[in-house]
Amino acid sequence: MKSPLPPTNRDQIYSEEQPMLVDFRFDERVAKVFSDMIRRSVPGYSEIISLLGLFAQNYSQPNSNIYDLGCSLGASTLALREHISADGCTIVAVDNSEAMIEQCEKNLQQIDSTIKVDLRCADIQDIEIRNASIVVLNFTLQFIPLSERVDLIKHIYNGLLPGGVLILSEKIAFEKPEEQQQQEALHIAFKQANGYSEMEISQKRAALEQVLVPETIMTHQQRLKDAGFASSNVWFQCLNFASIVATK
Ligand code: GEK
Repeated sequence: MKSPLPPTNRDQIYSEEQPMLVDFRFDERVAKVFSDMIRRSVPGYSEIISLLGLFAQNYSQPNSNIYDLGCSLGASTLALREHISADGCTIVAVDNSEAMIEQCEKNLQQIDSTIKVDLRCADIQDIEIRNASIVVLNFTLQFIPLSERVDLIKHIYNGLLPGGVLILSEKIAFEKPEEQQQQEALHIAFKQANGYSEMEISQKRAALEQVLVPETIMTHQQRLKDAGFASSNVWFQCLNFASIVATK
């Protein structure tokens, strides 16, 4: 199972010294290089994308909606769309970056499918979620302010059908300081091995500091439990990135 998303240009956004470092934004510059950026920055990303097809196969319910929240260029949507097994499903793919949605639309058009995709440029906190068999939050919750995460997870829970699943992939934090340090060092080594320089790594880290806030697996699981999910299990972890499947 492979993602059919075409490759983007090479990410060189932080390769030159930035006199004034501004907070990271998903603008046109990022959209142009996003596939390259996420593959070289997030260990396990490609595996998660291709394995999402398994969830589409096993959990899509007839005539239900499947949500891809924070869809970026459509990698998760394409992987889901290829493997949905139930009839009459619609994918609702949402992102609040116009640049991402524009490119996503082009990517979706490149591959024929009978499954309808409702692509929306909107805040994922503002959309209605209903009749959902699968909701995917693939590295998106980490960008939502901490105080707003509970409401979003509850909102998703309420919109899921019985037996429906939320796939939640996130950069994660660790409780033990030495594990945190070890994982951070390995993540830096991963990015260096993928061709990022020390300057690129440190400038991107500074730009993301206020924008991407990771939490521990325990915090995520407690929030899922509090929202009402019957179970939540880690199905994938690669260094400091993990994915949880939560079942209603
Ligand atoms: C993938 N899931 O390739 N509302 C809507 N979109 C948002 C919001 C919000 N409040 N906040 C952030 N985004 C994708 C990868 S990237 C992950 C997801 C990363 C969007 C943002 O515009 C971006 O496109 C996406 O969430 C996060 O499977 O860059 O690490």
